[in-house]
Amino acid sequence: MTRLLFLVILFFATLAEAAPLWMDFDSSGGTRVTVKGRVKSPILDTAVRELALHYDGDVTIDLKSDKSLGRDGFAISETPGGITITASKPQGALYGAYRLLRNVKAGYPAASGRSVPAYGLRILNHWDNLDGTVERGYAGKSLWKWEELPATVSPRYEEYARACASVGINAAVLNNVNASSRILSAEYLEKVAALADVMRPYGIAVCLSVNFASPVQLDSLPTADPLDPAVARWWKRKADEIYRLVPDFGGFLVKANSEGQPGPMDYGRTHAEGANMLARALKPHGGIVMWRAFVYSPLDEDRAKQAYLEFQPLDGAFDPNVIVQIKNGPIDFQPREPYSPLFGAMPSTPQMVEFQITQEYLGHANHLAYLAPMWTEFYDYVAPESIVASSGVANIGDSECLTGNPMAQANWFAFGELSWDPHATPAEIADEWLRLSVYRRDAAPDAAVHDALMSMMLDSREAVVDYMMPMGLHHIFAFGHHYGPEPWCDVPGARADWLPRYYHRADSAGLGFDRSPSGSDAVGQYPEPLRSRLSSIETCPEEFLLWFHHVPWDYTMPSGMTMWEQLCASYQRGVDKVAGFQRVWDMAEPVVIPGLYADVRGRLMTQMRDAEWWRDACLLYFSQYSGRPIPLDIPRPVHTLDDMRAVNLGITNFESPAPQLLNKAR
Ligand code: BDP
Repeated sequence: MTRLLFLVILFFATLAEAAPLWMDFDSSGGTRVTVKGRVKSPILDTAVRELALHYDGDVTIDLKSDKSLGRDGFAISETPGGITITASKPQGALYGAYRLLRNVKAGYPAASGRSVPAYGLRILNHWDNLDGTVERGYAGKSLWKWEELPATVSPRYEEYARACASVGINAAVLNNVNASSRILSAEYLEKVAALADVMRPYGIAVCLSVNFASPVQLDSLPTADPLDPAVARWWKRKADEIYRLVPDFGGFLVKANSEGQPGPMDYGRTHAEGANMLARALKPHGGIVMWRAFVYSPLDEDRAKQAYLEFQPLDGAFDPNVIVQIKNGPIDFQPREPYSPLFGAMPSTPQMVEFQITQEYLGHANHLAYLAPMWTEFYDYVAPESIVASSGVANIGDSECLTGNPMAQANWFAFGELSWDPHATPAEIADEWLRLSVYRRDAAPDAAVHDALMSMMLDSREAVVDYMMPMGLHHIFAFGHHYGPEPWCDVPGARADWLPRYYHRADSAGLGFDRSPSGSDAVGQYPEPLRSRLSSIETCPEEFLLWFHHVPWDYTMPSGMTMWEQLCASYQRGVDKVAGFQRVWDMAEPVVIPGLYADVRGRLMTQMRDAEWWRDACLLYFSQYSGRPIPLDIPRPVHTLDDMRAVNLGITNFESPAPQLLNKAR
């Protein structure tokens, strides 16, 4: 008995170590959980267990049919006998249970009423490779230990599933969109099934990225032509095999004819023909195809126009169980992009948004960038009701805190929250995340500290925009890893639209990409009245100015500054903001969990150095074209352009080049 108790404690201790900060709920002092309308369900069992372990008091889970709550909705009310969680289905009860535990831990009223998610599918996309590396991952290696599966099932899988469920995430694509066909081999499907078994009690459906050429690569079929009956049969049999192992399998995510991946166009077929063939294999089992619109074949000289040109004409051609997955912006997860004009342009096609939670273009795991403001900005333009699902490229790996930078847990959390309620505000989400995650149990923050941390979070993404790419600049990153600045970058033989010059177009006349009607006319893909607003340099929102216009250096901005002066001021503002974050963090030290404080303090130092590096690189580089000096109210550069050009940016995922740069500069 004692031994059993010990093992139980050990088990939960292991879980606690891997848990994201927001999941560190108190242990219950005494709970009575009553279930009315009990159905046999592992998901319901999870809800009951979580409440029993972590809630103090009496809870009734009232399962009764209520159409308005749907599968996932719930209501939490105060009743004479304690708290009642009402739900139609076990999923709703589980989400209600987590909502209740979060309410208590955050110090919010327990009975928070009704809540029904906007989207039925709230899905993380892991870009994890089968060799344990993670494409654009900055949180260690893959969480999935493919080599150990299915025999060994790490306790961290359950901790992951639990964290996802606690913020309403209900599906996960396990592997990279640049997919190895091996994931569909019998050997790997067993491993997938083992992961699915862990995720099932948390209501998480497992999905896979598939390589369109799998029939050729795995089973030596002569072709992967989607109209070839043998190919369709292969996929049908493969789907049957998957569902035998994973009856609640979610579906396929497909990157086809994009960045060298195979696809239907290799056989003269369309995206729709390829997607529909897969969709028909999955349909009898209730599965879906998420077909990516991240394509940029040179149908037009402007990369920003290409996905629209390739996909918009296919509106209405996809089967009903296909969802077209579109990145939030038309290029590629930049610190700021206008929304992709494909949204709203395919009224007869279900669409889902793809956000990037991992910070490929926002300082990897080194920079603090709370991304909820970026995602709600998307919803300012695209009505949440006009899309059917929300997906995000995960920032999760096997690092101790799961996200590399512990503050980046807030982005995983926020993604879940906004997938549930896209009308939630970044401030509401940050408020809860901070209260759940950051403070020591024995030292509640006073309002001033909490407010300062709130402002830091809310301003952090804008700070990154300011010191990297203000005013609509984009893609002036170093080649390949996308970490530091390299506006001068030139790689012989590289596609023009992989190089910064293609995007910034600096010359003696000005800066920015002319996408107005007299330029590439990318504005023409947006609906009126936005199109006209973007078309004119006078009415284009300042944050998108250099995205849509080639602006003269001396152009007078609404602030009264010239474009050049404002550019310089923006870079400096970004640097100043990071300096401010460092001060706020130090001020908060007495109330912040000590290990967290020290970790983030170190990262903010790196971020500060990187911010200066970005400012110096971009201002010194662009001043060669503007022919104007950096205004005197801006601190003088601390690096020289030559030093920065000489830095070898072939960095690994985890190091910032800043120290290398500093050594060089000394
Ligand atoms: C880009 C990444 C690349 C991905 C690609 C994609 O740089 O690693 O494979 O997107 O989304 O952002 O397919």
